[in-house]
Amino acid sequence: MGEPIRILVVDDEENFRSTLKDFLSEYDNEVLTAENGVEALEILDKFDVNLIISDLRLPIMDGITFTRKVREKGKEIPVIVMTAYASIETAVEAMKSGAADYITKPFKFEHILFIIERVLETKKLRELAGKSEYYRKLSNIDDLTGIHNYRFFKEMLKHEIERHSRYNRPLSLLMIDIDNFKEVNDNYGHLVGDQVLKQTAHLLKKSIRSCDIVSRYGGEEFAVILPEILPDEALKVGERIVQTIPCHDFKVADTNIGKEISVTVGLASFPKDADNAKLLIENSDKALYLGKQAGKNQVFVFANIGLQMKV
Ligand code: GH3
Ligand code: MG
Ligand code: MG
Repeated sequence: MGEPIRILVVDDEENFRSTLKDFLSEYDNEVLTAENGVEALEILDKFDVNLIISDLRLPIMDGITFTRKVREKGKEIPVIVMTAYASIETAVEAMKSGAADYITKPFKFEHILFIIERVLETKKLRELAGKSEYYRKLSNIDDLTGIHNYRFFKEMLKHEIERHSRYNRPLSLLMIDIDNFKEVNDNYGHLVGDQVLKQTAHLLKKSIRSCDIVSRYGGEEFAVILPEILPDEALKVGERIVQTIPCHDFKVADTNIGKEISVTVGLASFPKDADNAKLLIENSDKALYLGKQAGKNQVFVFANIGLQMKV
């Protein structure tokens, strides 16, 4: 067996309990015992246990109910159930209620060692898989604001453009840049600036639909992908954002920023203004730039650039 662990044995037969305890203890495991599910649940409240071996036929509370209650407690402790009937139905039912594995009685004690090892190994593998998924997700998230980062944005935009292209659907991109953000940093300090970025990200998230994807593009710039939307509707979303931000009372400890934050938004639409991701970013960026030049705190639409030039 691997490293010594703490095992809880639940069985109403005194003799069986103590023999199994002696056997498992020989391998340096710490073994706790309970004669029914209620007593076992009390032990779980007091001790950290690595593994449970429980009979299915128990007084007061049957093994399946007990297993379910362990799960309901939110404890990730593997439960191996022992069943006297070699019926596959009972075993299946036990597995459905959350048991990690089962063994039919009577069994050779050496056999349970093998099952314990397999169950613990599976648990470890599952934890590792969960962790790598967690880290993968982390690397798609911007540390400061908690929204998606540039890397994720780029991946998603490419993916969405492909999808929209396939189904011939419209999509828009908003590039959003905080106005005069340098002044916020200069006047209140970088840490306050960070808080403003965080609150802005939160406000953006609140202003969009759940299918829209908001990311931090970099610095004080954000990008919002609006799938399945016509340019006119996308303009409305942009306008709502431009109106929302200056209405928000930015509260950062010991400062008096209040309602002095505004943003400029550049809008470009697929397929009208660009037929690929790179060009869509470039064109929404151009629109943003012209919005800044035109006085900030507004949405500027890429498609209108030509019209503005002619005026
Ligand atoms: P404009 O209205 O033209 O956008 O002016 P601006 O001052 O917002 O733009 P500029 O590009 O001159 O300045 C952006 C500033 O954003 C400079 C940089 O120090 C600051 N900044 C970028 N990333 C962060 C960050 O993570 N935290 C803080 N506090 N500031 C940041
Ligand atoms: Mg700016
Ligand atoms: Mg900027």
